[in-house]
Amino acid sequence: MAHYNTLIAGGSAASQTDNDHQELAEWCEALQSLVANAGPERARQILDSITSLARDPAIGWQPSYGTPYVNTVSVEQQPSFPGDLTIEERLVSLMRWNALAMVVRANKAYGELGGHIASYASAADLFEVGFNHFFKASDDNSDGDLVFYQPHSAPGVYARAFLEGRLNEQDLEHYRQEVTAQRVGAQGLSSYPHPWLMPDFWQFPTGSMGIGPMSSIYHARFMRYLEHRGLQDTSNRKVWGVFGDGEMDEPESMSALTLASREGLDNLIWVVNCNLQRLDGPVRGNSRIVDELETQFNGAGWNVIKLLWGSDWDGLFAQDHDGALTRVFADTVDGQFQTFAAKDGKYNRENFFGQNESLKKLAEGLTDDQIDKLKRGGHDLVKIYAAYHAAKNHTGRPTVILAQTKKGYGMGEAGQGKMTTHQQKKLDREALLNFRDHFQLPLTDEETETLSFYKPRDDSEEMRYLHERRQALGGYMPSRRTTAETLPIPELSKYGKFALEADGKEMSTTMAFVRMMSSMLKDKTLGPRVVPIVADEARTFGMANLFKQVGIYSNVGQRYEPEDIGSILSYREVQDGQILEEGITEAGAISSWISAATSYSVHGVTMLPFYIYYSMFGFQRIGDFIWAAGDQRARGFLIGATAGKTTLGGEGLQHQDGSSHLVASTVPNCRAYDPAFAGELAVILDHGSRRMLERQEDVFYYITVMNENYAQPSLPQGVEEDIIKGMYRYATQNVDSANGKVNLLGSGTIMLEVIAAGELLATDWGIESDIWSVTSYTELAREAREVERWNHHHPLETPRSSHVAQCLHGNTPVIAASDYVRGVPQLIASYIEPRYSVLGTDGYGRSDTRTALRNFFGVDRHHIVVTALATLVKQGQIDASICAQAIEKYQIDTEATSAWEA
Ligand SMILES: Cc1ncc(C[n+]2csc(CCOP(=O)(O)OP(=O)(O)O)c2C)c(N)n1
Ligand SMILES: [Mg+2]
Repeated sequence: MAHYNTLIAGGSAASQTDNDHQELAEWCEALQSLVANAGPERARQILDSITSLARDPAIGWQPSYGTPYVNTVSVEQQPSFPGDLTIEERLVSLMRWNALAMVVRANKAYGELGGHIASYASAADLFEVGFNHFFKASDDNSDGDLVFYQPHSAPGVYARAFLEGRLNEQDLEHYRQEVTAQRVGAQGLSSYPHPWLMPDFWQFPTGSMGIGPMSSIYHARFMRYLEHRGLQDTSNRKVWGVFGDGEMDEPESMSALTLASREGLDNLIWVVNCNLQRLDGPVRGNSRIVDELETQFNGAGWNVIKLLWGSDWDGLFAQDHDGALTRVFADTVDGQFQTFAAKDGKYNRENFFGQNESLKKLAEGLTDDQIDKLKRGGHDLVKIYAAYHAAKNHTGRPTVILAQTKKGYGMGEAGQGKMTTHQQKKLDREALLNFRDHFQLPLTDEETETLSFYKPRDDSEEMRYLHERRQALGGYMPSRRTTAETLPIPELSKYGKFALEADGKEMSTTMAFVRMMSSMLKDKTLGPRVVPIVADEARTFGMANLFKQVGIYSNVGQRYEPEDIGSILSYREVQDGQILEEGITEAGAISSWISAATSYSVHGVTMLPFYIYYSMFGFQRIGDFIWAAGDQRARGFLIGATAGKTTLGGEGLQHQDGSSHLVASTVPNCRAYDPAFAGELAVILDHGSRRMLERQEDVFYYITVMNENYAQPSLPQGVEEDIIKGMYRYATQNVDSANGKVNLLGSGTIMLEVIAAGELLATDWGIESDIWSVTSYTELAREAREVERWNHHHPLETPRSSHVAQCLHGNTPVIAASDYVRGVPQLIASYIEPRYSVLGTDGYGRSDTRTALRNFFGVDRHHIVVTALATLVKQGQIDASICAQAIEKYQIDTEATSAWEA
């Protein structure tokens, strides 16, 4: 009740007279006696009623979302701690030591390796209460919780796995040395959680700040989706996320908070480690991060639990009859709290408790040492347990626990609360010995100085306890499922025949894609596992028919009569709806896609997600999520629609994409394709689905599709394999007594210009051509790179030949044209022998017709012809005057500024 007293003692701005003061006191006392006599539940009811009265516009009152700087769970509400406190304290101290030793050892040996001590030092207790009492692992009977670990606290997670016997000393010695570890048969420990590097250990990549928080929300939502769609019972499972207070500044961290509350995700619990510091300094030196987060989370509809002070403070609060503590907290900013954290008991007596007489008195009964040891909430196992317990039992809303800690806790002079503590990775002898003493570690001086890892005997109390707790919670964590159920893919002829045998029918590849996905949705086995995802662009891509066919997922169904109810395409929201319509959030939509694309591992339920979006808003906008998806071994399709720089005529600079394929080529397990024709697309969809769902390969697909309608040819016989390899010969232009020959490479919509260029070369200039459809420069380059490496390493053996080299050899020049930047076709430049000229769409996009844009960027048929002729001139095969004639004939503006300078 201290804060009521604070209110009276501090007074409000309006309380000028004794009467006012008396009146305020009476109101406060009335509330206090209500709580005392009728209980908090009744008090809440009455306050709710009064609050709604108070919101009358005539009064003009707005509630504040903030509460005093004290624990949300009161001492009275605190459950008894169910564990053995002494053993748990000893265990967490060992985790702290081994984590620290691992980092310091690595850096002693190789100063460049890096690592962090201070973050885990602040988070250790938060992690350990989770591990000992809350984080449920998957076992034979049920799937467990999902836990997102703060990335630079990874050493602590390794330290625990070491005690559990899942990692050995040699593994710890290879912290941050994955390459070296392989050579000696150890498990290299990745810097941060990376499923790509430790596939049976880490589940969720969190190393890039903000990705973990947002991802955790969408994973929690996807669990509801699985449940509502009848695919899995996820009702007893939680998603836990331990994140940093500095990390909350990332836009991704905070941007999906309202989704979590709107969808009532009470399966989601965040623990924000408020050590009040980030890398450079205080998170909010001049105010309080906890207050700020409390307001934001409250406003977003979350249940907020503040876990600020440890049990030792309970006694102080109890003695603090006039609310001096609450008042002084209200006046202390984080920068100052940090300084208090960095200083000893004596300093805190003088400078914190010394601020007024009431505080001085409170501290009288404490020695300096006791003051020094007063714990913040996030370092008190009992208080942490109480907060987690309250969070776990809260229903209807997600919960955030704002846990106040000290950065570098226990590192003493060497690091606790220091401005530079984040990057501290070396400790001198004295600091190590102090650390040992602080945590009462059972280490000799020598063991401490040599940074020996410590593991109690198997039959020790600690070890038995450690294992028992995990057994009770289903097993060890983190742990990633690497095997998955296979899903049979229907025969391509069932859903892609129209595309394979298009026979000149006009359509766009986007239309073809939607038609094939719609058919897949109807397949009895695969259909329910398909997850169409859009970020408010379903209509753009012609997918409105799916609204009715499979419905839009909504956790509450549809509580309104849609305006278009009579229409066959009516907007239909339904609880078992299949489409994830995420609204205008590409980051949210890709997070949803990641949840579905990793469901095979996270939930053991294989899904086939298709996230279809404006291609410019993919790799460019949310590329880091895609990188994380690769790390997390996502399996699914990303469909970059309205792709290329010239197919989206009117949309201009910020919408026209010329780079996504270049970025896609840098993601190792991304298979990127830029098909020109519906038939090619069909082959890629079939191949990709089988590779991911039948053959269980950890790859995902990026396919660009276009909105340009054109006549789609039937696919030539027997080209399927080459489509997957990245190129096939589409046609040949023969000429009687030709003047020369070229290879023309086209892809995506520019393929049509290439075909036209082949015709012009033949009819206007007597040049023959082979016309190749390049479905993937990335795949061609990937294989060629592998072949080249093999050849370099095996000089005495018969050289191998890559697909691209087999297609393009001799001295027939090659001319490529792409709707992407030149860098994309140039991916293969060093792997082919013939002279190679590339046309692409380098430069800012702009709005105009497709024809005008292709002329502007120089990727239309005429530019292709001129480039082919110029290349033949360079080879000495034709005279330069022919090239000049072509420029004249096609009215090429040779003095125009280049597209990349314009
Ligand atoms: C996107 C991104 N930006 C920057 C970093 C580098 N970085 C790693 S940890 C860190 C500070 C983290 O502070 P906080 O979230 O408060 O965690 P603490 O270590 O204090 O617990 C920074 C800047 C990163 N990992 N990811
Ligand atoms: Mg921090």
